[in-house]
Amino acid sequence: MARKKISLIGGGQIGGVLAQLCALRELGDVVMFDIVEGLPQGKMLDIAEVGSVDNFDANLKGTNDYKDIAGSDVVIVTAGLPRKPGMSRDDLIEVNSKIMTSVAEGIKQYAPKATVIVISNPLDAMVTLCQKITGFPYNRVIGQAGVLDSARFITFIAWELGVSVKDVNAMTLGGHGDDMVPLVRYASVNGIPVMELLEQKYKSAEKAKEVMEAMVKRTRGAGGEVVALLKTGSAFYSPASSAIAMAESILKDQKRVLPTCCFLQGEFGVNGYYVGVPAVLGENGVEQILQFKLDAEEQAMMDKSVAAVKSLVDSMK
Ligand code: TXD
Repeated sequence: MARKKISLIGGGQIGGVLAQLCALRELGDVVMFDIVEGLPQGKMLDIAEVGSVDNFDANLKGTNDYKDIAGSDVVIVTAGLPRKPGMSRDDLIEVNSKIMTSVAEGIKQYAPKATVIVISNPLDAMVTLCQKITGFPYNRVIGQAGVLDSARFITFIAWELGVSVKDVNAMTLGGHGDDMVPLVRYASVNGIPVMELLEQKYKSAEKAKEVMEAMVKRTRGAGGEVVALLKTGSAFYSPASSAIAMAESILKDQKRVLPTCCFLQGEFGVNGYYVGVPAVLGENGVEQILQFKLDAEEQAMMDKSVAAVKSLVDSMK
């Protein structure tokens, strides 16, 4: 079986971790593209030179030429500026739209069969733009936000309850902004509702609610919390791992159910916008969107988050 090919557009902080994870997991051969001369070549050489130590077989190539992404199965885009302390993701829209325009043209020309996973911020708008310019089918242009936002929510729940993160299940939907929708009702420890466990822990429904609200708030602001600490950039290990879970599900046709920024055509009452929802990811990209009924409170949060996505996306027109 021929190896798969993964191309990374953007060789910055997230791009570097993506390349290393692709190699460590032997997902396929990897090309890293960046406009900075020497940067992708240097990073890929650096990773390639420990193949014997890390025990992987993969060809790693850094490049400044889009031609090298030809034949990619999956392309992951991180090109674009990250935010600085005090900035919102939306503040990046002007500069990153310009970058995304050139990136999407390169992908369209040289990797027309690829499934594209966008990471660049503001996420929901950048995925929308990437799909428009490539003209690829909606199921092959998606965005990473929900896997990370959900993982953050899961982490806070696990810490609070003193249980392994592996046994916590929780999901966030909606846009990748401060209005994202962490789903409290479906958060569980191996199926046991988290709210029930919090009520037992605190012997008070009111206190349990307070503790959950604090975790929801921290989840919504978790990206900003890291930015404030780092001062010079934003989270990079966690978005890379999250996108790799999506890429792996596509490359290996795993059909995992991952919260994914997908183009909605009526699902969850949304039509014609990219929004985070649970999706089955396989060799055809988004193979299904899993729908379920939101309660009134959840729907109101979803509507608010979608409204924020719409106003940002519409501002690009
Ligand atoms: O979960 C998520 N979706 C995210 C997204 C979580 C955290 C950060 N997220 C966003 O990813 C962040 O706000 C940025 O918009 C992107 C990339 O973040 P990263 O931390 O990797 O940024 P860097 O280190 O600045 O890297 C960006 C690279 C850098 O090497 C530039 O030279 C390159 O992008 N760049 C380009 N590459 C290709 N083509 C063009 N035009 C280009 N312009 C810049």
